[in-house]
Amino acid sequence: MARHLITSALPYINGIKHLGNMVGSMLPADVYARYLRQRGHEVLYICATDEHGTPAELAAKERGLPVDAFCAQAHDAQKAVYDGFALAFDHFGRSSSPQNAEITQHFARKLNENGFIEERAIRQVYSPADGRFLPDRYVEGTCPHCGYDKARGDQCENCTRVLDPTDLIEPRSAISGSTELEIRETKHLFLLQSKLQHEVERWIDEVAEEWPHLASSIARKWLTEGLNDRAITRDLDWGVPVPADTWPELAAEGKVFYVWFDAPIEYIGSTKEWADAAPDGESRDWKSWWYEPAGASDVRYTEFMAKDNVPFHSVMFPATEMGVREPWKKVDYLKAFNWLTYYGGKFSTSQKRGVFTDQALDILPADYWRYFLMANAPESDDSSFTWEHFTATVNKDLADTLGNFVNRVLSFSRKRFGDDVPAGGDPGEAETRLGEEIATLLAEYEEHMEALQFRKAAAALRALWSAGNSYLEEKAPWLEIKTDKDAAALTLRTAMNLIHLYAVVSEPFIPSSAAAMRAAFDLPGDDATWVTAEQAKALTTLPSGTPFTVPPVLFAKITDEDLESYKERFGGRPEQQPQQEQPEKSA
Ligand code: B3M
Ligand code: ZN
Repeated sequence: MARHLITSALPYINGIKHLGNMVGSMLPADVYARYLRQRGHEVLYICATDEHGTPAELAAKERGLPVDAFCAQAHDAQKAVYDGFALAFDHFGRSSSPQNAEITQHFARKLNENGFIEERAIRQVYSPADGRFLPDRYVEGTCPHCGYDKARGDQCENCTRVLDPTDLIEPRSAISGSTELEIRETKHLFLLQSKLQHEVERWIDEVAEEWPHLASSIARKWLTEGLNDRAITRDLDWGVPVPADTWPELAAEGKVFYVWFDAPIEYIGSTKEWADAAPDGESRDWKSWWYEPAGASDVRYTEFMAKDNVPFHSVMFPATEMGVREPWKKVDYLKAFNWLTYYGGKFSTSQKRGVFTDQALDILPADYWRYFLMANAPESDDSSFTWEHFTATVNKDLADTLGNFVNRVLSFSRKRFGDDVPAGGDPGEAETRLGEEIATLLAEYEEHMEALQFRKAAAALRALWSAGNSYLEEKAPWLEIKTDKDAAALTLRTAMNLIHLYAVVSEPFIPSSAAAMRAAFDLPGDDATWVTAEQAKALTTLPSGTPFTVPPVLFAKITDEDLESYKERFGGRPEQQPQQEQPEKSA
């Protein structure tokens, strides 16, 4: 059985993320990791904050904090929100860790030994008004390819082409707006990606076949445009230093690696942080997850990210790994997402439009968000968050279909039969039909989860919940009880078995509600993490006589007043926005 390594794109350090960030990386990775763990696989889910680069420096400056102190604080603040969302990382590290610095420097030395790094003098944008060289993303101007006038010097958000700041027409400083930019000469390290183009192409041909179209098409588009050699160092204070043993002159000038060079390496760095943090008596082998000679050949590596991050993960990081000429694990499956929009417009951190992850948890428990976001994940297309849609989904799927079922069955049974699962009645034709339906739906659910098709998986889960409601309506135990107590007992016992099944299989999507459902039953030795088709069909996991309690209401309905207050607080339909504008990125 393969071991599963799972990573989600590293959230950038400069602020709390919005729901769009959550649904495009960390949440689906968590749902998938939880599913695989439930199925008995060995899973390592690794994430971290992406901490280097200019945005971190500027955010720290704005708060009047040294950048390392700012990052430490901001890391903890993000971690607290992710805990609130019940993201079960094995480790949530920091790209500014010594582990990452060590591995990043190792990669750079190896790339250099293998002839993939060259020192070049380049002419770089210097802004006298800002007193600094401007990093690529802080030069703005018009895209030479599509004419978008807010293109950044690293990438055009509109046509997604990778740019160099000097490509921009009418460039200006994004920090001060100054257009008096100078070009000064400075030395930097270049990664000779062009030399790796064919190797990456061959690899993509092999591996990307099974990726979602969104991911493979972006990778191929990037390769068709051609891999350019890229500067991988910057003139900044905050970053992984260029190692002095290899480049004494650049190190003396204080050059650091570019944030996009060290950030993906932090997937490995964070794994080492995880190993180094092992409690006494437990030994953790980080290398066996990443390095083939250390045992990584049975690892299947799945990455999760939004589409704008795909080029870096499908092409640039694999090229880096190849150039190192050591057998580091490369991505096997890349799950990419489109954008979640807010009423069809973009979520905007700077304009504070949309719903941020910390605010979401202030309003409602994590499971409401987890379910809604995954059931509407922007997989094949962008999808839009609206309060109306959120309210309707929560009320219908969670409160009515699942929560009400659980509550109705358990309270009615307690009222008529007491605190144990009732005995009486032999399963008949209705139970056989139900069992078959459940087994079929469960198989569908598994199939979609294995294929990382989250919307479809959520639909199958919802269908499982609905099947219980149909059964209950058909059997109507509140009528059966009047004429045939045993018949009512059978119906309720069967429905309770469904609740137990829901508790097990809903866990990846709604872990705390699933735990509450499971805890309703006092079933000795109840530690199974999945239900086989046979068990699902029989619906007899919970024998009569099992004591149970009625849990508090699982999902409260969102009222019209709540809906109005959310719309008022967060804004409903936003002002007209240009269609081509896309959700804001943080790094
Ligand atoms: N931090 C994502 C972003 O902020 C970026 C991902 C890094 S993954 C190695 O847009
Ligand atoms: Zn463009």
